[in-house]
Amino acid sequence: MGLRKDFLWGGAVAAHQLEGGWDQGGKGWSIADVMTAGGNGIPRRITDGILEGENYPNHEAIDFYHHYKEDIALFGEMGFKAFRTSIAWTRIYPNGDDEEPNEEGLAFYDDMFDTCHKYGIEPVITLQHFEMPYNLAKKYNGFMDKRCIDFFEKFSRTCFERYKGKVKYWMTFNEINNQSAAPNAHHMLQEGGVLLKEGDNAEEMMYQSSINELLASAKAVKACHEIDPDAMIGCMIAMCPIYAHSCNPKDVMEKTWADYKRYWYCDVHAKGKVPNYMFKYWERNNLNVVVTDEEKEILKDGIVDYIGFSYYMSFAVAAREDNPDFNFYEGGALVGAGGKSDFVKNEYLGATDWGWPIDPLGLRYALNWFSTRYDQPLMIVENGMGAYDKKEEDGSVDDSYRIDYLRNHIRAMIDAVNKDGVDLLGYTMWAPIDIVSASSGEMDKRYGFIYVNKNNAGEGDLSRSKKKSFYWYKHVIETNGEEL
Ligand code: BGP
Repeated sequence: MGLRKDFLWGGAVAAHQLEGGWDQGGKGWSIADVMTAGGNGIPRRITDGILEGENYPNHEAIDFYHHYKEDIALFGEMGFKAFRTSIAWTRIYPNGDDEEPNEEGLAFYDDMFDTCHKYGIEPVITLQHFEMPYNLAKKYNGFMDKRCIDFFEKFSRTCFERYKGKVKYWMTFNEINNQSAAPNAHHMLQEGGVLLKEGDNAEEMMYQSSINELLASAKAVKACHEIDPDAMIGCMIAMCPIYAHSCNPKDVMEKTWADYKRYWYCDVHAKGKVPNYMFKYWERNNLNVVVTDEEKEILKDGIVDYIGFSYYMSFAVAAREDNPDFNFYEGGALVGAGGKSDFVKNEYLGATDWGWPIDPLGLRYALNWFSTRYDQPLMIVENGMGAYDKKEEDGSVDDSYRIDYLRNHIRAMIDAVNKDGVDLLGYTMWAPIDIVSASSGEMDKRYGFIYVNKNNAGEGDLSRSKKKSFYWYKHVIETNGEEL
């Protein structure tokens, strides 16, 4: 009973959200570098290039680029077995289509991974976490252009060759399926480097660039298997369980289609083919999405070794009488996002200050859903609570609400292992240290066990200090989850 002895306890971040050093060490601009700071309920803007007078929070972030030794030492102190981060593509290939990689960028990650190993921490690495080279977005419109598949494959191969033996766990595209929830400018840029224009058929483009990303993922999986057979390479799915609002069979059918549209990506990653229901959907809705026979073969060779997923919240969906195709994505998709959405409030759940429903049992549901559908090892690579933290006069932060959130989710996770027999490799919570929020660009939306002295306005000396949750998580790891 209990979690495996080598369970990968740890924390997860992404390069662009913490590194800073956006123009240092030969790094090129990434799409994150042209996204302004938003706020709670205020969307980030995408500017045309980097403009004078705008606030781009990812440029400095928390300057992990210069603080990584100190930060990883703190992760080591908590007893981390794993640290999930991403390799900023633009540190390796500054423009994405360069001939040769940038040695200074490669050396940076060499040293970072060595620092992890010094503390017995396994790096778990995402190749594309919302940070495509800006040049690829501008010049090729990101994954709308098939040449980006080759650029990604080349970048991946460079990483596998260089970090062979140092990195055992890889992931291809972070939350590749987020764009399905709302094919809007923000998601399409983050996931596929696609810049939408007025009058574009966003839905059709979303599906086409997704297919191209899935092909790029498949090629990277194959390359990883060839170059480093001892490594494991997974996908990364944003898992938000979708419940039927009632036992009305119409609601249940709506839920079935909501699942299809959100999770077909995982079918491709784990089964190596585009599911029939998706071809039918494209046909029925006159969406011109091309997958050639040759590409179908590429997908077959790209089956992942494990499924990594993030889990923050669940949704509920109700049938729409005026919608015989169960085509509910015409407006915003998130609860509270407005528009003609079929997502409804789940009256059984509370929410965070950012309106994200809190549902620990949903994590157990999610683990079972993946496990029975794909029969693959799983890794929870993100789970956490964004909150407004208050630093007291004496420097302490009492974040008991965060401890409660994580405790309840970890309990549900352990039940999935002990009672449901789920094969689980690890749990890397989001995010062990305060970083820039991906959706809103805020610093004050904090997730960390480690407080970083910097606020939304960019003020603060970037000093690090331990919150109450730091000591709690250390004990959780020490007891392998026996004492929560
Ligand atoms: C996931 C992303 C992360 C991360 C997290 C929390 O969607 O993979 O990059 O940021 O959500 O979201 P946010 O930072 O917007 O609070």
